[in-house]
Amino acid sequence: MNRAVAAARAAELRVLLAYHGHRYYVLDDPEISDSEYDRLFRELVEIERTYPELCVPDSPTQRVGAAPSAAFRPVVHAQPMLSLGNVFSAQELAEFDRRVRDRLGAPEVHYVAEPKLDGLAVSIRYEDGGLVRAATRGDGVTGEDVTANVRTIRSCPLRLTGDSVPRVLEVRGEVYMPRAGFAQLNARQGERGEKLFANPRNAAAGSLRQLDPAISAQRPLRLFCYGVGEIAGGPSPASQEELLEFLERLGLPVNPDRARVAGYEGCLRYYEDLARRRAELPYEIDGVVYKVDSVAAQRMLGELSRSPRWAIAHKFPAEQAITKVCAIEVQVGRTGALTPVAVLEPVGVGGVMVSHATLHNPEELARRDVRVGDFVSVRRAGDVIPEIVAVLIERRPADAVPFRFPTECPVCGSPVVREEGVIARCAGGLVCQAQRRQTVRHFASRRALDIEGLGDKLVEQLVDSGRVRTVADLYDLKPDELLRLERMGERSAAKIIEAIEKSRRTTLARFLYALGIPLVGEATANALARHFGDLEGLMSADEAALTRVPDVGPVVAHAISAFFSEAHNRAVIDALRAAGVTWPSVERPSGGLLSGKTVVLTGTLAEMTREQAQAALEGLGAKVASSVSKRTDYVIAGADPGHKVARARELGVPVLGGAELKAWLAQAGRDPAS
Ligand code: 9MJ
Repeated sequence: MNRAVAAARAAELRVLLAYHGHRYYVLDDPEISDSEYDRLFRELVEIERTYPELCVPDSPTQRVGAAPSAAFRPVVHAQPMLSLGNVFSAQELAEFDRRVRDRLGAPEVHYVAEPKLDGLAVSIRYEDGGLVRAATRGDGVTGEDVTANVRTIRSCPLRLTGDSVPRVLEVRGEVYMPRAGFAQLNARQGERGEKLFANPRNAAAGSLRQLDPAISAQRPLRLFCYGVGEIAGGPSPASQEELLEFLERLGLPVNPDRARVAGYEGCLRYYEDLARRRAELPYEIDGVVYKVDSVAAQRMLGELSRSPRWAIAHKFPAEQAITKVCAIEVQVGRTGALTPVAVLEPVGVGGVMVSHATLHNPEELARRDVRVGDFVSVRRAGDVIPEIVAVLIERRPADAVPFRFPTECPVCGSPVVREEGVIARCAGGLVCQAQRRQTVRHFASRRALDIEGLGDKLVEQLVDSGRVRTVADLYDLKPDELLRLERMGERSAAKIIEAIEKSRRTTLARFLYALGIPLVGEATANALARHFGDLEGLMSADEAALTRVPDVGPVVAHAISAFFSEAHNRAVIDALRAAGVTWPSVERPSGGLLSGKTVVLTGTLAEMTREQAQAALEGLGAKVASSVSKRTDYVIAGADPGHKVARARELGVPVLGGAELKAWLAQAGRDPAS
């Protein structure tokens, strides 16, 4: 490529990249994929490397061009940057509107209502369409030079577009960080052990005021423009609405959630609608801004010393506040899950007093390292449970110690079992007060002991009155005790007593499932019953013995072992058996054709379902495992078997089909479909 061709192509690429960057960052409506964009970008980088003289300051490659310069030099704004007065109630808003109407002598005024972003106000100066200077508000007269940092914001055009670009334009707007970007940034900061930002506003401010613009460039900053300072050599929009549309045509990002509204009522409707949508917006806002729409009217109203008389901010109640952690409590939920909760010095957030915030689970608590005595920033958005956004490490008292998660249930004293690190659960399911309703409901459910008529309402009454403390208490309920409960007739009472009576005769598998052992569902209960044959064998098995049960791994084995080690649970089991709960002994597949063999099933068998095949194999005495190893004796493969067959071949394990399994069953005199 000669220089002339390169120059033409570079110019073309700059236009293309600016166009697609605008579609992506400003309009949120990209036309090309990220990889196509990257390809164009790299092509331009390549040309500019070959011909450095073609690299102009407003090239998209130059967003991080400036070296850490004499950043933050003072900049005097061509026109002062005003701030806004505030109102906090509908009544104050009505007073504002009355003052405006009185001064204008108008019966009704139209306003443009805009979300009030909680970021950092900036003024960006374009001359002949090119970005020349960006500054913070500072004291309104003099700000700080943040040009190099603002240039890294992808939604901020380096060159204005359209056919009526003013000779000079000082555009005013808010630099902010979208919620999603904020969450990602904080996650990254956490991973690197760096300081977390308390909220998107602090993150935006901290990111924009970086001495090294390369750091700003990595932060997900965005811009919305909402006004102008100096404007010369171009059109003069007659209203705020026209001004915003004009800015959009120049390629500047303007918030699409704005609206032109009529009078005080229109303002209030907009405010209430936005308040409802607040939690779903992709950015944080702290209120609404109303601006008199007509520029002529704005001029008539004029300015106070620091804020215009034609605009006002209507603030929402704060969604975040800083307070102190007085204690950390551990609550036990209905399923026995332990949730750490921070007890806070009460503080107003989002219009209500907040005194507790969830810390989710022990792992999250450890990761965040929230300590008693810490100052934290708490957030409450909409109806969500208040949560801690950040710990203010710099305010941590010297004597604050990491929280030690209890190893015993704070309600019943049973051991706490960790499930895959995240969830901590009380192992005293049969006795723990916190879990009673849930335990009794589960025990009586259809696939457990199937006690018909023992529904939620009844369980609630029985448990809450203290009549049923453990599931064993169900078996000495008397009809007249039931009759004393709400909405209970003689017939229903008799039926329930009968259903309880009937449930005494069950199966070992159902009984095990009914106990509600953490992580033991129906399939595992079945496998345990088949493997051990009786309850005594299971209760005395150690964790190593438990892992020999098909598909019981170390985590499940630990949960089972912890459950049966708990003396209270054992006492309830004894009481159930003393109450006459029995089951036929399970036929144990000893001395079967495949006794001592390990078999793996894979693919779809034509002859029977997977469950039938598994039951049949276990009936023949085999252990059915889920993965192929050196210890596998046979793999039985159906259609579409996957990688297990390949693994078996590698290890020299025989691979058989459904027909061989049927032959074994025939040999043992068993019907595969039973
Ligand atoms: C914010 N922060 O979103 C203004 N603002 O207008 C909007 N701030 C403003 N307008 C004049 N949308 C001064 C400040």
